[in-house]
Amino acid sequence: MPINAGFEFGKAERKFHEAVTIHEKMEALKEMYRTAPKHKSSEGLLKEIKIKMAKYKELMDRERKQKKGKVAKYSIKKEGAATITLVGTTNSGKSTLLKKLTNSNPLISEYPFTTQDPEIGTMDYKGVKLQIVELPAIVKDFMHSKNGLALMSIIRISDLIVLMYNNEEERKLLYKELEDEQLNILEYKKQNNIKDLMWDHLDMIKVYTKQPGKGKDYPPMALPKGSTLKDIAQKVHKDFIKKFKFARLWGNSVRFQGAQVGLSHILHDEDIVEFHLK
Ligand SMILES: Nc1nc2c(ncn2[C@@H]2O[C@H](COP(=O)(O)OP(=O)(O)OP(=O)(O)O)[C@@H](O)[C@H]2O)c(=O)[nH]1
Ligand SMILES: [Mg+2]
Repeated sequence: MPINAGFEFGKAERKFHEAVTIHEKMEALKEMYRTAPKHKSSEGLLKEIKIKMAKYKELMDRERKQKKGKVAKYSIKKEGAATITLVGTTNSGKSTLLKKLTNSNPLISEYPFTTQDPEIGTMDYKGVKLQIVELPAIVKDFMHSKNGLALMSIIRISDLIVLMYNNEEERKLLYKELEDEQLNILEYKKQNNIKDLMWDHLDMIKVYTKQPGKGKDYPPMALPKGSTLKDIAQKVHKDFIKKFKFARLWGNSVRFQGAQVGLSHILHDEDIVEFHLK
């Protein structure tokens, strides 16, 4: 297979997998449909895309209705490369931070308990899409409050918790409320490099693909630290492992820039990979 065949499609497919909102998923599906190979043997694939498009159309309709009906958003769907949840006491600046970091526009006020339902936004970190969630303020014994269990389940599925409070007493309360959970916690101290700190605490790497003779593709792909070339190959395209010949690599994980590496090679943050296929 020539290196370029299916590249555009692979890119669209990747966009679909990394899309955060239902709307973004739909856009990526349209792109997949447009770039998919159009011959006899790809009929199944085209049909599959159409079925997915119908499904996302339905989800878009449902989302629209829900917004109208103001159904409480007490369960969230994980989207993006990771989910980071702002957990804190009231008036600790959660909504202010969410607004600063993402595209969302939560209500911010000096009154306590302004945020009543989880608020969700998407943050861009050097091309990687991260989901940021603000939870309503945590109070003593919140687990036993009306939506306590639902809130706790959002906390549990989060890849990182950013803890926000106004004083030591509130900090203690938060740790007491969360003491039974195994969580990855970052304490917020009005750092101006909060985005970098969040990324560092996620233990992930960003890896770029490239084509021969061209610069690196944007955006990068996000993977857990310790991921191998095989992991990224699988993410780029499901056929890449089967068709893999070798890859060239630029970055910290190789001594010689442009060195040939195999599928078991462990990737580092900011590595650039050029796949060569059979
Ligand atoms: N001085 C100062 N005020 C801030 C800062 N961040 C937020 N505020 C103010 O603190 C108040 C509460 O901010 P929010 O972002 O609504 O706090 P929250 O944690 O979302 O609070 P609830 O959703 O009501 O529980 C608002 O009046 C903000 O303008 C900050 O860094 N410094
Ligand atoms: Mg708030």
